[in-house]
Amino acid sequence: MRRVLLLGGTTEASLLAQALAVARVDAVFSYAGRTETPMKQPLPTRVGGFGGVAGLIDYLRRAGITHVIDATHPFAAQMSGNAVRACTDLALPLLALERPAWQAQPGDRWHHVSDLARAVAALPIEPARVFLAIGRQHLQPFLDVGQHWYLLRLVDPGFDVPSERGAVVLDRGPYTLAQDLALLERHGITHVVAKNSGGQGAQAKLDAARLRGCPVILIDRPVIASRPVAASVAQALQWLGVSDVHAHSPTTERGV
Ligand code: 3Y8
Ligand code: NAP
Repeated sequence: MRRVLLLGGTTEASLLAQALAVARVDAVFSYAGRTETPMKQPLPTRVGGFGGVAGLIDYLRRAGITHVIDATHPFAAQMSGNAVRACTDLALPLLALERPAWQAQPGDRWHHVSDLARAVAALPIEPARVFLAIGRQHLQPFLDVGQHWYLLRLVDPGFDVPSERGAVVLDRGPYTLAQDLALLERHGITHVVAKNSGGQGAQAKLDAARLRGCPVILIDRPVIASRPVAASVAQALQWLGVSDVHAHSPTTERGV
């Protein structure tokens, strides 16, 4: 009997969860528990780490999981690596549902860097007003570069910055072009720092930066151990042998 573990936390994971619920597939949705009130999912949901590879293996066995779909974020390298190791050990089918990386378009002023440290080093010498759209986990190395002013976009409250150093805006996304254009305008942003997350949910800031002629320091994705990858919910359903006829296109296509 098929039982799916869906490692979530992205727009694509939420869309797949809806399709699985419509098709009445026996599935469990999993969050890391990073945010205070994660979006409700139409599937039974577990929240929190598994306890490394060993903990994940133990969970997969106890829960009788027959298929794992890793629909976490391209920067969730630790979780994805653990899923590859656990599924290899248990000879369980694993599929990654991963959106393609963003590609530069005419007018983009992107400066690609391979990691966060190089993103900090890529900041200009002269004082800048920097939109740090990389979440909450890696802010300090940027704030330590004292001559810049930072706009921080976070999901949950709790991280504050003195007004002379920056401002915090709370928003869990997905974001719209109008909203991100207004944000860059209102705060006189001169530079954007972002991860090459791909997907629709976070693209607006790059489109807004292009329209404003604003340079973007774009952090490349970490390398993840190889595993089969689907680029769409339809491909993931096909991999599961769930015919599309059951799973109508999800009711709320996230309008981003
Ligand atoms: C907890 C679940 C959905 C999923 C929505 C997507 C879109 C909005 C864009 C910016 C970039 C950032 C951040 C971001 C985006 C979607 C998607 C996406 C980026 C939620 C969610 C969880 C998380 C975790 C959170 C991280 C943070 C990263 C904010 C829910 C909303 C910056 C990544 O406070 C923290 O500790 C936040 C941590 C990991 C990166 C970081 O290092 O801080 N995501 N984001 C998931 C869990 O617990 O398992 O709360 O509902 C999901 C979404 N975040 O269904 O609509 O699909 O990409 N999330 C990045 O891309 O750079 C914001 O501001 O422009
Ligand atoms: P990570 O660094 O790859 O994972 C760190 C640890 O968090 C994992 O080893 C695992 O703990 C736990 N974990 C991560 N994702 C999990 C999940 N879906 N279910 C259960 N446990 C999970 O992960 P991250 O980058 O912090 O991402 C955490 C969550 O935020 C994921 O759901 C991801 O999809 C979402 N997200 C992340 C980003 C980002 O920029 N990183 C952006 C958008 C959404 P154990 O080792 O104890 O099992």
